[in-house]
Amino acid sequence: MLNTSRRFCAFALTAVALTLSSHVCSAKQVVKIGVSAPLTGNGAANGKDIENGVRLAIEEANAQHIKLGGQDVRFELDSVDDQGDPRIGVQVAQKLVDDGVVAVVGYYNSGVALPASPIFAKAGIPLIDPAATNPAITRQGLKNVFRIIATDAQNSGNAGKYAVSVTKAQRIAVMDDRTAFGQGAADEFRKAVQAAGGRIVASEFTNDKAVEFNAQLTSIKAANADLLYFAGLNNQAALLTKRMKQLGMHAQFVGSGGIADSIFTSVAGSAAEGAMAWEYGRPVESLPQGKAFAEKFKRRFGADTLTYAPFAYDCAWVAINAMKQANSAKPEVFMPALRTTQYDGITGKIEFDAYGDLKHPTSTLYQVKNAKWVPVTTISAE
Ligand code: ABU
Repeated sequence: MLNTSRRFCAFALTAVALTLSSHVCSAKQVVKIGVSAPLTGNGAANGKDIENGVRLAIEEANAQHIKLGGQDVRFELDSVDDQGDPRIGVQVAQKLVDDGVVAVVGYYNSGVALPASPIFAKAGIPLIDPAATNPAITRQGLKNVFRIIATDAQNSGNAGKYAVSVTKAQRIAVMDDRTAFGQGAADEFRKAVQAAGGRIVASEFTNDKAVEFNAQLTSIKAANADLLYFAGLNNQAALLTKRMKQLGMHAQFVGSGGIADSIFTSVAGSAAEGAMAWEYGRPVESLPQGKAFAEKFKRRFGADTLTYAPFAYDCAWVAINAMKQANSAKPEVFMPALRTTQYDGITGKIEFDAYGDLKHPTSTLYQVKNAKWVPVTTISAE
């Protein structure tokens, strides 16, 4: 009887040991990819779009059962709400570092990207930017910052040159929202207008919370402007076009990036018709993988992408591919592979210059026709 019970105990212990060791062998290395974007407040729709783009890439990567250093990997999304606020952005950037993320996809707001990016630089973690476009983000001398979208030097630069050379606007007005994005974009636009020999007749500004623009629009109307370039975001741009219509203004409205979306058309209503905006990249549906991406995004989230999901998706894959190439999820090991990225993404070819910006940035002018944004022209830096 004693012998049988000993044999049973030995058998049970062996079974437990085998189960434990098989668990240890199949344990996956968890690799966290951080996202920082506004998930609440004014920019929440764009922030959610960025988060979902990364979520989709991570789900696809996990379905591919990727191994790094011989070990199975499970990628995890670690998403924080920066509320579009620089102060909160800095706090949640530190949280991502403390959580052990190996790469971060962010930001929507240039004003948050600027103070938060040095935190990742200090921690040696790459930051890949899908949407924030102030040129200074990649000019801080930080080796960890990459961006897969045209800067405002490029986008608003194209806008200024086009307004003078193609639209032939004679009396140009500029207005911005005083954010790091808006002010920077307005400056780049003005520089390009002046370089092309154009004439600025009014420069106005508001703040990014304002909903009333009577004073600024009255000045712009009095200056008899024939084109108004607004460097700000979708919701305010829509309110501005409505007010322009109410004031009987006929100046051509042209927006900087962050305006050509369904939020603008739904808020502006009939005032949207004819409005123009310069956006980053090529129209996604014109790119080889664009249509398939739009369909799978809609299947997964039950809604269309707003603007930045394809860029955020590409950011996440650029990071994952660098890890695959380096066979490691250690930032110090895969960062060199990130720097030499050659990736055909949803948004086009991604290769970085010495600053971490795109080697071949592109921007597209859109116009609202029959309540839909349609592409007018695309300019690419070859
Ligand atoms: N680039 C449009 C999003 C706004 C920003 O850069 O702050």
